[in-house]
Amino acid sequence: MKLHFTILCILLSAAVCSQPAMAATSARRPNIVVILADDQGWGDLSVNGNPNLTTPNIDSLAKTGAIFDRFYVCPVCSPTRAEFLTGRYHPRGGVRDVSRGGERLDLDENTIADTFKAAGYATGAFGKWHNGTQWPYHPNARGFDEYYGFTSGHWGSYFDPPLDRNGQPVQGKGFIIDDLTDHALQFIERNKERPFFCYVPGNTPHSPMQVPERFWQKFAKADLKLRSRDPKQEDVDFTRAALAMCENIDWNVGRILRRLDELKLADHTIVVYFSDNGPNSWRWNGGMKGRKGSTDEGGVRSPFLIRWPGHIPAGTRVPQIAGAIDLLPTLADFAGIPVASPKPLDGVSLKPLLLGTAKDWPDRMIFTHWTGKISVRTQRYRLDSAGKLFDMQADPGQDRDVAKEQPEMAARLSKAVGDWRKEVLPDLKSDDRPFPVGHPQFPLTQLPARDGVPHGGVQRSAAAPNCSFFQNWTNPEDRITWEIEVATAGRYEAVIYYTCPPADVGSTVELSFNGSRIEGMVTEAHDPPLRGAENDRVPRRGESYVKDFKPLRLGVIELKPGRGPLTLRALKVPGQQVMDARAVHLRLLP
Ligand SMILES: [Ca+2]
Repeated sequence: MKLHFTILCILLSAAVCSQPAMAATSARRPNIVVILADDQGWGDLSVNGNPNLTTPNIDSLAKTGAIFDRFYVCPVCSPTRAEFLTGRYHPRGGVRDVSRGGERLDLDENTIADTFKAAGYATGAFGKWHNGTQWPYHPNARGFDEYYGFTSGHWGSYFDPPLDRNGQPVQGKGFIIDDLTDHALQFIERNKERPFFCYVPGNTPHSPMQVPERFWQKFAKADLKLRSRDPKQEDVDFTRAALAMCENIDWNVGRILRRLDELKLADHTIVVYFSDNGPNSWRWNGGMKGRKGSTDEGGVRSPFLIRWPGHIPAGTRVPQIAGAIDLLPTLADFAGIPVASPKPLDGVSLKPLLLGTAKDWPDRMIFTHWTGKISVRTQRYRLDSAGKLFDMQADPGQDRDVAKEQPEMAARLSKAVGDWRKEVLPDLKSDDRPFPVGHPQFPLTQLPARDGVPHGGVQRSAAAPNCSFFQNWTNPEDRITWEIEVATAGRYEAVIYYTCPPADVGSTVELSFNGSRIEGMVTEAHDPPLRGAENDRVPRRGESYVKDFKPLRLGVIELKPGRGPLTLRALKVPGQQVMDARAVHLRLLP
């Protein structure tokens, strides 16, 4: 009921109040810039007390605006991104994994970009999307007029990487965060005369640990003044690289803030900064328990800073708990626009806290979920996923379980977790969503190895599927399949992105779907080296190295609407292997 009431209030305030207010003041609504870091912990900012690095530009948002003390996100990337986009807990939108399609946000969810686009904003996203690749999961189908970045969960190289611009493959230029920021700046410049919503979801300091030399230099041999709460677990070189990457983020935030000044947009623009989960290694994080992947405080507490000069008082500190679910209602409230979603939000508008008008702010519960584990936070307590209760004011490191001393509180929070589990988790029934192919407004469908299934001897190039390719494809019994659903009957140009050494040229491959088939031969060798290692500041663990794959045009295949496996197999293999395969692209021809 409370959730419905919140929506009703937003709709009512938009319908009843904002029209006269708009007319009385100005037709101009505030621009929005949302900058999201990836795997940066709460402790990875100088404003939060870390002397190991300096982040003056991000810190400045606290001086000129507000900083939250306890702001919560999810333990990993795609759920937080989904919660930001929808204002709803991520299981409600079908997000249950970080790869292989489980990261996709259900198509019946509306996004924050839908809300701002409906209100006449120019909308753009520049970075790591991580909530679906194929149309209509692609950001261009989720309310963003413009998109530049990569839709996957992580990338294997951060220098000159292959990227996606409005659904078309393009080559990135230079270090990825600098490049993404360049494109965000161009979007801001192009739309300076009208309200814009600019989402800049980064992908650092997520591994692989790559950063331009000038940022690395400061940290290559740096002494760390503060260490992880268990220093034995800390990989100091990894920490150095992460901090260098955070200083690079800060430099890019500075570029955005400067450009807003130069364009005289600073007073008309709300700037938000946060991260998508706790730190991706053991490093200083305020002594909190847990890191990325954990539902404990250290895994889910994020930096959160927001400024709107002339509206949010400079130097505001907000002690009340809040989370990524609150950003959609908050930003819509500030902009005076209705939330374009028929579904109830889990978040609430933080505007009263930011303007200092919250007379009575009731305590609330913020739930954290990952892979079936649930933890809940109130202003004072955290009940962890094992049912232990912690008084976070007396014991911020979660060292002493007080469930026996405070049985009523423990029982109340346990019941809340049980209720939440019953209400929210059934939305994560088994994932049978196919990968959609063939929407006329978005003719190219990219089917990367990430979304495919290897059969027989075929293997992924790394344990983490996101930036992997298929290898060890050696004989006609091997197959690679993608579970697809073709939307439109028609002719499709089929292309495989491949590599093949000269000695193995000559295989005949077949692509088939529901009775349609096409075959082609590997006639050209293409055997570039693996790359990525040359830019790693520390050895990588889960990510695949990358290669520059080449298109092999199989020809045109006729597809009928329907669902089934798209199957790639070899008919003849004269050499040791067929190829390494990165993706199949299907382009609906006019
Ligand atoms: Ca992340």
